[in-house]
Amino acid sequence: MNASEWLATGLSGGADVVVLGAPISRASISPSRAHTTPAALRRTLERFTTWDGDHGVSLEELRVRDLGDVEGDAADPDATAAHLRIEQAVAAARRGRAPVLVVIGGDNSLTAPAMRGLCDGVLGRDWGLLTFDAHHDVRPLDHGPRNGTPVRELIEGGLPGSRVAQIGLHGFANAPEHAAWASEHGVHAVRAGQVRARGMAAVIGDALDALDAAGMTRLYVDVDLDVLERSCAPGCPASMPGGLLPAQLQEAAYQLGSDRRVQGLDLCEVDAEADLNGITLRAMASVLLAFCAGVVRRRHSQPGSEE
Ligand SMILES: [Mn+2]
Repeated sequence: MNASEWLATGLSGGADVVVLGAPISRASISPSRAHTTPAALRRTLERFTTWDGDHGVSLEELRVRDLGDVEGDAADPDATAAHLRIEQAVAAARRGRAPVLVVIGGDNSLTAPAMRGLCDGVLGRDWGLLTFDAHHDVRPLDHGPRNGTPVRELIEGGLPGSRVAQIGLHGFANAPEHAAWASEHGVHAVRAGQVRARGMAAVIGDALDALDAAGMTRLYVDVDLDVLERSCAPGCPASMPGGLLPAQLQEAAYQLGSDRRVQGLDLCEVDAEADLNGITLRAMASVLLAFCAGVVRRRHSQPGSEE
């Protein structure tokens, strides 16, 4: 069985991981056809096995259900209606007691409605947000929700800034006022260079400690693939030289998949039609599979906690 067939196994009943496609691109600041990516990603998974030889786990132990795609924004003038559909679909999956929900984008504007849907609108209680992104994504909402605004939108919507951590910020990719806004709101920010210097496991450990100290008990993880080095992510409109490597992001995904506090993950900002030779799509697929391998590990370490 390849990983695409695994995702399509389509179980009825309980699932360990629920996958939802969010084919949107109208909120992208740079022109993007990211709405084509969920379907392209499912095809790309054909290239992968379900056996994670690095960690000795098989994804076939995991009960996965692909809910398919939410209706996207291709037929709409903007992303407003699609954002509402994403929020509602995630909330419905949540009520279906999915322990882990994965949203496949789509542009990064999906993160705000997806996280609101997962939290049932209660951002302030105990949720945290961890982003892997070249950018802070805290632009002001003067023109409504865009792919550069989701973190600000969530903080202004009630998520304490001290419960937000951002890993992989690039040089020459952010305006100083956006870095200052994040700092003023208590965001734990880690630059791509710090990941290179200290290693991914160490910076994730520090980020989780910071979020834990701020009262986080449940975590949503947003993976903007533009956090990757541009040569590894040519299909992301805003990827930059000096970014992370796929192996670092895979390591992060496995570590977070194995952490039972992580209840939601999104993968976004890939424009499948701008990709070169499948480089970005395969990186994206590998991160999804590494995360799912981590969820297998989670189940092994927490027997009886499948609920
Ligand atoms: Mn982003």
